[in-house]
Amino acid sequence: MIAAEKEIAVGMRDVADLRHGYAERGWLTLAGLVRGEELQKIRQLIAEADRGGKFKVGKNGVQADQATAEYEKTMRVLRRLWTDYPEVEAVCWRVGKLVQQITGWSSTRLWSDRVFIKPGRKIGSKPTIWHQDLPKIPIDRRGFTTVWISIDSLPATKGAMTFLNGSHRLGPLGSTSQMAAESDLSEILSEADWKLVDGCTTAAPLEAGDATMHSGLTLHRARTNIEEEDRVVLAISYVDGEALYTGGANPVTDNLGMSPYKRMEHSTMPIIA
Ligand SMILES: O=C(O)CCC(=O)C(=O)O
Repeated sequence: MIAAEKEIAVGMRDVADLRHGYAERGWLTLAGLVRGEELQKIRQLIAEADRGGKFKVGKNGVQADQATAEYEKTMRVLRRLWTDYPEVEAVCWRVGKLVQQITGWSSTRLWSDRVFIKPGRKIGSKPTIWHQDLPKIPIDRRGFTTVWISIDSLPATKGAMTFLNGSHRLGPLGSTSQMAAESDLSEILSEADWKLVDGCTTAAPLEAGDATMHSGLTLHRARTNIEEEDRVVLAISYVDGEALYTGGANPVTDNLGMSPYKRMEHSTMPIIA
């Protein structure tokens, strides 16, 4: 094991356990992923980026579609901080190496980092409805995963994530608009589907710097933040380095000039492991 990999494993279960848990449930918790001075610095940079507005929708080379832009009125989203902040870049790289070990992909490409800020109850937020990420990602296979790092401590009432265990086995269920009314799982799943899943788990409480990691096929949602403070999350997504770009619309890949059914060769989406 090289030094960097050893560091990642500190305070966590063995990587083999993580790999098994991820394969079984389609998601897992990564306790203590970012801590101490590094966490403090990331918190400070996010606050700076949020005040500056440079990384919001339509800025920094990323344009959201209309539905996403509407949804984001209730959740501030900042994108691609790693290109400006070496400290965020370092976390993206370190976590990418862990993702590679857990997924078993032969190589791992950075998709994008995003900051999801669900405002506290004074401003109010909307729930993130049940959805899978993969149906909106223009790649030709299932290799997509997101590491969702809670920057502050997170009780269930602060917009925590809930996952449907084992739902990654269901395959793609369709592209849900984030604008749709909150849907019930019984509207999404067939009777046969229920046999492949194993109940819901809300990943809370989390300590500041704890994370979850979910597959692009795992159904998940997050409720409204009813706490005073904003919920601040750094979510870093990765794709299987072998995956081909299909050419479908997505704010992260639109206008990068990439060719359909070729690998995603672009400087903003580097292979990192
Ligand atoms: O943070 C949220 O509320 C939603 C995040 C999400 O859906 C994701 O990371 O895939």
